[in-house]
Amino acid sequence: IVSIACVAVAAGVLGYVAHHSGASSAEGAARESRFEMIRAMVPMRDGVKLETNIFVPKGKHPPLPFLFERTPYGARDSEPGAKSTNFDALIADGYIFVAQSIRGRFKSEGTFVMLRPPRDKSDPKSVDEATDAYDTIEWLLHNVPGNNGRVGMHGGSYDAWTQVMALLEPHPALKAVNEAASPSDMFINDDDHHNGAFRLAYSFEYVAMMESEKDKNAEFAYDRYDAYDWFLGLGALSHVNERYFHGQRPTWNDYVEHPNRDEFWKRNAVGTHLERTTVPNLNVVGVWDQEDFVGPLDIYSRLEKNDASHINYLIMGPWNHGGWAGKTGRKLGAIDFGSDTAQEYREIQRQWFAHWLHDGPLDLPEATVFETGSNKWKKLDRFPREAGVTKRPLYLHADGKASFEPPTEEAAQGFDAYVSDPANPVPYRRRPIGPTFFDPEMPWRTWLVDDQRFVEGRPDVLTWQTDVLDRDITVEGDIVADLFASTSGTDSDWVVKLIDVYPEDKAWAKNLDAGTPEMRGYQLMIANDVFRARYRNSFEHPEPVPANEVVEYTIDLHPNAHAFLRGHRIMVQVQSTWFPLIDRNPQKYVDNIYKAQDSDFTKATQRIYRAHGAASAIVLPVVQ
Ligand code: PG9
Repeated sequence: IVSIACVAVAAGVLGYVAHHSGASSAEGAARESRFEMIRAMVPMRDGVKLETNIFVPKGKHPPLPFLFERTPYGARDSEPGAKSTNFDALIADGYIFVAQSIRGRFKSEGTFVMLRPPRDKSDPKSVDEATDAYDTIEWLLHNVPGNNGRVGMHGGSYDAWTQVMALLEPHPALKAVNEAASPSDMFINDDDHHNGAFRLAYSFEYVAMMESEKDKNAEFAYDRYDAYDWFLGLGALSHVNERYFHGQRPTWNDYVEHPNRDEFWKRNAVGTHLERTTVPNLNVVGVWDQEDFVGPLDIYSRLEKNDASHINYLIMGPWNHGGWAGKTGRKLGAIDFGSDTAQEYREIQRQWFAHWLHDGPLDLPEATVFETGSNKWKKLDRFPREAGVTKRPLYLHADGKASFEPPTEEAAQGFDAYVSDPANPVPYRRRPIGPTFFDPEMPWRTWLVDDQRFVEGRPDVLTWQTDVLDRDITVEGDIVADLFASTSGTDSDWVVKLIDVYPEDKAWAKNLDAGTPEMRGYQLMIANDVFRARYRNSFEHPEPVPANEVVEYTIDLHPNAHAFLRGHRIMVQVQSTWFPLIDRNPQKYVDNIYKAQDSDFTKATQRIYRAHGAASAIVLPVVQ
């Protein structure tokens, strides 16, 4: 289990895949057992019993604290450290590791509910992941000898979300959590949707994985490799239930029945239930997290509002989903960070738990943020900070130019245009695109750092870029796109990407540590997001877009810390499809896109304005 615990901490869903592909299984296999294992079915207040594996370390002097992880991916039974060295520092400090399958998954009894919402406390019989965490902690304290009465929770993604849920009704013995990439609001930010646009390939596969078999993370059997072709062949989303799920996957039915951010999504958004916490929390963010980048930032900033006792911390590093617990944090895809940032994180994690659970020292600023580009850690009092940063709009101009100069008054009519065709959407990464989770190469894990040159030449991707920078431009804080756009349709998606373009210079490439010729001219995406136009005034009450009228859209591209170095360029791209990452917008307003028909999808002519009075820009938080 703790292989899953270890790996699930590391990578959530993808850790599961890594486990089963044997990616990390050889290492440490011959190690002598360092733990006694206890298998327990722990009773909850409603009588449901949860599969719980407890690993008591040999040769450590009790009393010891617990490190507890709750997962939907199956509490496996290999001990901490058996599959990787990620937990070595924690193991050395001495913890009783506990891993549990949540309700309804694997050997745990009860019913699995995807991201089960917080319970109604007025009903004394109600249960949720908070009560299950509470009841398990209570049981552990009384049934596992040699404990010191303190518990820490850890784990990434879904497992992190169970920690955030535990914060809603924390057991008094819960002394610290370490939420890494928990989703916060599935309609606005994280795995399922971004700004109301549906994350198609991911969500489809995830539902198939979690809701097909109780004791398995099931692999959907695509009948072709290229997910781009497969999802295009699928057509409108209404075919999913007709052809594949037949109304048998509760979460898919929820997508269909709750197309807007109604009470269902609000209740399900754990971030919105957090007011303050009494439990110290180290929030972990990966800037290139392909699943839950915004969730932990949102959780951190919500808790920050009521953190007089200063127990809410943040660490943001150059990681994908789970990269902080990966084998090495030195590189992500082709991008080299100059040091093992995952190892650096794990030392902080060690210190974090040692402080709260073993009374060790804590020497940690509130926010530890890795500045990409310059590859250095920054210690900050908070993130994003307000002082020392100026919001500077980077304007889009004619002839594909971008600059900090606003358009002149003469530029009263300027726009760039393209035709967006749902029958020929822009791929989100180079084709062929394999399955999301079960591709042996797992390019899903690194797609956010892919070289964006693969879209060059597409007539439906607009590009603007600055001249070569004559000095570094460092951004730190929230990046926002301010887009003035029109569509000939009555609904539309707007995808905005902020890209760091590496120098073409041969001499420069030679000086790179990991200098490889193809890094010349590399286009590295720094920030991005999609916005579904129907939600421009409200996520709850969508409205058609007035055809051919200029509308202003404010699109949050989220906090970041990056240095665009001298010799590089800053690039901006806008497009209206990103497939099959995002489902296709019919571009004609329909009440419910999940029930749309193939005949609803139409081409639309899109315009991005760069005129005086309608000056599209990316607002950059530039460090003074
Ligand atoms: N990103 C995954 C997830 C979290 C929560 C809900 C649904 C999916 C994960 O890695 O666990």
